[in-house]
Amino acid sequence: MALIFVTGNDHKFLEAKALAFLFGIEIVQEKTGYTEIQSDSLEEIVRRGVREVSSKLGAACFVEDAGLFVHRLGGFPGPYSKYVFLTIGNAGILRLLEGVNDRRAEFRSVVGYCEPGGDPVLFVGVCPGKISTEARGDKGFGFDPIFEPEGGGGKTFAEMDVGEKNKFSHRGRALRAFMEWFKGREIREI
Ligand code: ITT
Repeated sequence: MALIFVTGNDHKFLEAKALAFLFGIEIVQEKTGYTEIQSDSLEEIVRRGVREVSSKLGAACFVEDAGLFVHRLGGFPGPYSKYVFLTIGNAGILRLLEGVNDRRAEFRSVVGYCEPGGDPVLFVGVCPGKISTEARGDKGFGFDPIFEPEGGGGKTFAEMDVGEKNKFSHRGRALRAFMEWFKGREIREI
């Protein structure tokens, strides 16, 4: 039976689908929304959201929430990444870091899986890197054109295809941990 990924973001779904394929897991996208509470903690947002949506759907499902944390900006925009992307965007982040040498940043991803009435299980993935000095590339979404992951040879996420981004990315890391756990559980239940 296919596993449900609740997300309104088609790019995220494609990234997850590419990874799930490698694990032999079939996933389907469900765009039903869920309450994203105001919180400084991605974990808290995911825990509440996945519990609510699995009950609403009456089915096991997973959600994922991510954010960009810029060191020099005290972790901003973090859990507020969506709002910041929609308001000041990549150009705004580049402006905030104009003339700044310390460009370290990290993406964090939290995946949460829940069965109706059950307790959520969370998986975290972190991708260290830095903010580029200019936007580059046209693939991906969000902050991809201004983020260079560590070990990525200086390319931004937006210069990588989905498979390459998954190798380094916060989401790839969190989803691999989740899918390994999920596969192991399936095997234990046989
Ligand atoms: P959901 O429906 O799954 O919540 P979303 O688009 O709202 O999808 P998030 O809340 O997880 O996504 O992410 C917040 C913002 O952070 C998102 O709008 C992007 O601007 C940015 N972001 C998250 N993951 C990213 C990634 O892999 N690459 C670039 N930007 C990313």
